[in-house]
Amino acid sequence: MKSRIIPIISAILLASCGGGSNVPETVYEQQSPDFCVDSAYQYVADQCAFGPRVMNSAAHDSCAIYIAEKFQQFGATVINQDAEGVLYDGTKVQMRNIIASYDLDNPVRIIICSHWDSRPWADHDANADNHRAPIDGANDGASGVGVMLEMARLMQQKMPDVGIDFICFDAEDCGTPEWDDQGGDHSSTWCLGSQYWAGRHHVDGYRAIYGILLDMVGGSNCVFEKEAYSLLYAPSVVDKVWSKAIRLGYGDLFKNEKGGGVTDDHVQVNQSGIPCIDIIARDANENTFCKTWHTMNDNIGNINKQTLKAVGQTVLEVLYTEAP
Ligand code: AHN
Ligand code: ZN
Repeated sequence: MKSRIIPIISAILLASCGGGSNVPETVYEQQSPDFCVDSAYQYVADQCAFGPRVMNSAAHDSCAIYIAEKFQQFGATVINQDAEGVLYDGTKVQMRNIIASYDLDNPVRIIICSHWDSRPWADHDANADNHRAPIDGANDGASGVGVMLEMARLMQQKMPDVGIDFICFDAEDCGTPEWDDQGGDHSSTWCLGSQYWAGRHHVDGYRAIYGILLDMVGGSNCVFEKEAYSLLYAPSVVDKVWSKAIRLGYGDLFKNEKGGGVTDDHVQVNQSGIPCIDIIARDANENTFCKTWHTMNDNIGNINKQTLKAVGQTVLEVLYTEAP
């Protein structure tokens, strides 16, 4: 009996593929290790537990040590790039870019990056009383680092064929607050850590074939469009990432649509001669960043594991299918 049931079932399955073909659609076989989202989520929560990682704060400095120690625990070689930065109002800040590298002898290198600081002011909060309060930055800051740490944990077990540099940029999110905006162009008040790194790479003669920036990769009710500067500077990397996302079944999140340009750390990486894209979320329904952006609601309670998983697995798949 059994031997007769199986052909009948497969005939039904074949019929359901449609298109009149007898050949079932090939299922894409994932090449990368499974991205453990619970682990990534924990790294996001760990960062948030320090409190807002705003410039010149104890939480910021303690979290820098946490991030470096985690990467080291996962077998990376870590360089702290310390520098002084100046905010829009002249305040001096102590910045630290944290660079965690794997397979340093490999000349073919890819950068995965995120900012790790959090915004000192919830200047986009619905309640004006919060506009000068610092935010947890669970999505805006910690999510990208959490995804990178989980990738690092997996790389300790099995490396891709390319060398990887994880770069945590500092002082991305202390650009001119809306409540102190006197007009004019404030774009240079953002991304201070990546501005410094772009002018002086962490090692002399540093090269990478491309970079991928992760910004706000753990929100709810959000989508990823093809960001305009990414399409301008690194269109083939955009194609690579979006096509992998779609093959893995994340086409509901990674939209095949062109988005606006965002002043973000990838612009600095591009200006330093390395093509770099930005995977940055916008609200699924409105043409704005996620609802929690620069508000007190950007906390661990609003982190979405499906979003973290989709981004983490997609980027891993890109790295583990890259040949040197
Ligand atoms: C500006 O709003 C100028 N840039 C967005 C970059 C950013 C802020 N990403 C996260 N926070
Ligand atoms: Zn921000």
